[in-house]
Amino acid sequence: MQLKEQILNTFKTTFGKDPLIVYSPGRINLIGEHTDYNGGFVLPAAIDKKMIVAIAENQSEQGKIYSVDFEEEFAFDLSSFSPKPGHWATYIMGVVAQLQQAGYQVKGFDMVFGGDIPVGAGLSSSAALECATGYALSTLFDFQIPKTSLVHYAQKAEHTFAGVMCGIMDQFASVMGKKDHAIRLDCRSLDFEYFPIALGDYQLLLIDTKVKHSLADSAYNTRRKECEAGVLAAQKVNPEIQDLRDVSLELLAQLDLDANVRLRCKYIIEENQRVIDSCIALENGDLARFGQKVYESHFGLSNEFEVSCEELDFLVDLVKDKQAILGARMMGGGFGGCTINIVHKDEVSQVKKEVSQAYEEKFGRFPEFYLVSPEEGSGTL
Ligand code: GAF
Repeated sequence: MQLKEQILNTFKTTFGKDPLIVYSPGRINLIGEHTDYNGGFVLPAAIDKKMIVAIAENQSEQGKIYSVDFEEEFAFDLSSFSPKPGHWATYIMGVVAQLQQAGYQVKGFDMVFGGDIPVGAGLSSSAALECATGYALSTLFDFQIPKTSLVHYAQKAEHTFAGVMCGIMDQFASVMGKKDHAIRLDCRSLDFEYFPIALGDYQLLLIDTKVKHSLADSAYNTRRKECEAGVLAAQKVNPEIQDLRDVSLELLAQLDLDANVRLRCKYIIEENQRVIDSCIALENGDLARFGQKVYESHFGLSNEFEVSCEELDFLVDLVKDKQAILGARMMGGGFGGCTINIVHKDEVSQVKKEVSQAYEEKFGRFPEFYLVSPEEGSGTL
């Protein structure tokens, strides 16, 4: 059964009425990793894996929710609720809290949700749930919230309820995505441009390590603090500096910094430049150069920003000399999840076969593969 039908049927059986159905997708990121919370540049896209929300008003003072994937219900009073760390309802309640704080009167609602974004794969299933919730509530109660504001409420929900000080990229891509385009986003000004992705004979293949190491969230927040320390040091020399993109490598070399902070900052400064270079390469149809930037990005993420892991490094090392693959790197926050690979379309099956075998031999489990292409952001189904 199609996901939409499954969710619709579950809603009807659980709540006995017809719902509004909306969705928000997961995302990929072509290049520009960990640059978003540094006021830098990113190049993400929404994908055809999504979180679907069915929703209708109820006459109570509660949000009543059923998760199809977890086969579990959850209800909370709209006038009094707090985060439940590690529980899926945290993301939904986080968005409700943001809307309430912004003055929107969220009334009682029934909701069923489910999706096909693999959880923990670095494809932003949590951002998709937040965005789908915001979009669903806004549509149901006719709040008419602009899409860019929904992006902010979803990000704030992650900060305040899930406790991860994420940047804006995931929620932006989920809400604002456009078919066949990536989003070239300036995370400082939030100026963005839809950037056509025409890969010709190549396709984007994600390879899922099927691991998510437990340090992911805490290390994420630490990286953010390390970058902030770099900015503070640079501002002492030049108060005009706002973000690491305003810092040159020459200035960085002069700053008195902890060795880790220096490495993290170097990576961010160079990754911002790689996004700019990649866009030029893509505009020129120079996929080989784009691929080279993608490999360089992985090198930096692994050795300088230190957010990779054994499984991700293995997958990138494994493909890096293959003719059929122009570029590969870990994608998203890191410490597990997927690599993104630019693979010749005629070689996809062969690459899958070889990678599966080598990965299984090394780690005793098989990776998962997803062929992806840019799709539309949040919408009604
Ligand atoms: C996670 C975060 F949620 C994003 O904001 C971004 O920082 C990404 O990691 C790394 O680029 O997905």
